[in-house]
Parts: sequence; C-alpha cells; structure tokens
Amino acid sequence: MRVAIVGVSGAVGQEFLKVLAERNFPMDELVIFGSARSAGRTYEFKGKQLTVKELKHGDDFKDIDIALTSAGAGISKEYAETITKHGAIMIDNSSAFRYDDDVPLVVPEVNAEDCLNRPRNIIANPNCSTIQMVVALKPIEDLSPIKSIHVATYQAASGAGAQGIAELENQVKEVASGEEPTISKFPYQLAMNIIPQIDVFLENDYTKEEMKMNWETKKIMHTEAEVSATCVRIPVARAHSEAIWVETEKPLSVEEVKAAFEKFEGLTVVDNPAEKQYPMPLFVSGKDDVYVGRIRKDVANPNGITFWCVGDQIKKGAALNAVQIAEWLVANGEVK
Ligand code: 2RA
Repeated sequence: MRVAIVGVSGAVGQEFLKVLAERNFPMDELVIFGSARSAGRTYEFKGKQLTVKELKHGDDFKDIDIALTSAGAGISKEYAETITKHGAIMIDNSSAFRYDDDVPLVVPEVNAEDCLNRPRNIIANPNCSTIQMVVALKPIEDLSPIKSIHVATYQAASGAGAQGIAELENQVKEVASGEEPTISKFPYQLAMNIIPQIDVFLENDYTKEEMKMNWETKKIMHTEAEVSATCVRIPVARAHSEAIWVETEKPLSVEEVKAAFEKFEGLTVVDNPAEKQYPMPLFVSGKDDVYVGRIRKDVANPNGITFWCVGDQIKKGAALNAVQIAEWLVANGEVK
C-alpha cells in the first residue's frame, strides 16, 4: 500500500501527516508532494524525515494506491488525470469535483457505500461546514425523514487555511498593541469582530459557502430537504460551531434524539445545562468526533428540534474525513 499526500505544506496537508500517524494507517510507503516552492522541504512522519517532491505531470503516481489531495480546486482539476491514470484513487479535499454526478461526495458515517460508484476513481471530501452538520443530521434522519434544515454557522479562521489562522493571531497582537490590523485573507478585520460573509455572494444573495451546505447535504444524504444557511466567520482558531434547527416529518422527543446521537459513531454528546456543559471550539479543537449539545424542542415548530454542533475544521472537517474514506476503502477491499 502506497499513499501520497498532495499539498502537504498546507494546513490540511500537515493534518494528513498527523492523522495518518495517529491512526497508524496501514501502508508501506508515504510519498509527499507539493508546489515547486515547497519541493525539497522535509517533514517528519513516524520518526522519519520525508522530502517533498514537486507535483509534476508524468508517472510519479504509477505505484500509488491512494492519493489524498488538498492543494486547491485548480491543482486538483489540472492533476486529476495524472494522479488517477495508473489506478490510484484520488480522495480530493477541494471543491473541484464535489458537484459532478460521476464523483461521490462522502462522509463515511453517512454514505460510505457511495464510494463504490466512482467511475473516475475520484472521491470528493465535502466542505467542512457540511461534514460536521451531516454527521449530526444522519441519526435524526434515521428516526424520521428531515423536511428542512436551518443553520447559522460560526466558522473558525482555519477555514481560510494556515494563512487564515496566522492572520487572526497577528491581528489579535496588533489590536492589543494599538496597531492597525493587517487584513489580507478575510474581507475585514476578524479580531474583535465577526464577518457574515464566507466566499462570494451568488445571485440569490446567499454566499457560496451557504449554498455549498445546501447542495452538498442533498448529495450526501440523498435528500430533497432544503438547507437555509447563514455562514459567519468568527475569531476562533480551528473549530467550527453551528446552531441547527431541523424540522422532521413526525415530531421527535429530545430524549430519542439524544439517545440516537449517543449511539451514533463519530458523535459525542455534551449536554448538561445544569452544569453549564456544552461543546465549545476551545475544547473540541484537535478532537476527532463532532460534538453536539444544547438539544431541545424548537418552541417555534412542533416538529422541530434544535441543537448546537462543534467540529474541528481541519480534522473531521477535512483531513480526518478523507483518511476515514481511505480506511473504508481498505476495509472493504477496494484498494488492490
Ligand atoms: C471556510 N468552509 O471555513 C470553508 C473552508 N473550506 O472558509
């Protein structure tokens, strides 16, 4: 088993290294690729130094079984053929192929079997804000079909990559010392502020990030239920939070939803209002599971349940989900 990481120097690329090591992913060799700029750098993996190879067209993927790619949609589109032409399965973290009918979009806890139908040998990793939401929606859908979803997100700086986290950290220092904050990745100062815009605005006045939550949820959950999202960037380093309102066909009790959450693989329930216990990004950062809490009946809707959901954006929102897809492929004999 030979695994490749493409885009190893980015925030998600670095997390691939950590997650593969943490989970002791079964492989004989790991090959790491990056841009011309990062070629030659070395990164440690399980006590060994690996050197970044420059990503080029050619036959470097000839003996690769699984390629975990996170170098942006442009690079994914340009190199998909190079990566997959000898049989490697490309698990792509970018938005390049998410909406293509012949590319499955997968969150293993929800729709792992969709991996089996991959005519181009590409599997897409969904957007981070969608991944954590569908992990929480699936056990509800299993109790009663979901009719509609409303969500307000509180998204961390890490969604804009390593440079996003660095920009927030710099701004915090700049603001604290009375300097003018440096703005580059985000449309406005993020420190001491929140920004109700992630990605560009579309014709319907939702942002692309908001509509991704709609399009991707439908594809992953095989549902027609609409998702109406408001996505907001907040000054937190690396875990996204979401307030979610779900309307189901039949009314559900808090107890049955909580029990379903507790049984569901990949979810951890922290919900004890009396002791002020609920998930928060500070404590969920670095964790594998998606955390849920504040579970209650929606007072504005007899068929509604509302709850709070927090997930590490770089882990379950990106690197971990991709590695879990790879693990599923191995466990199900899909990697020759
Ligand atoms: C963000 N969801 O948080 C995006 C990253 N894919 O900016």
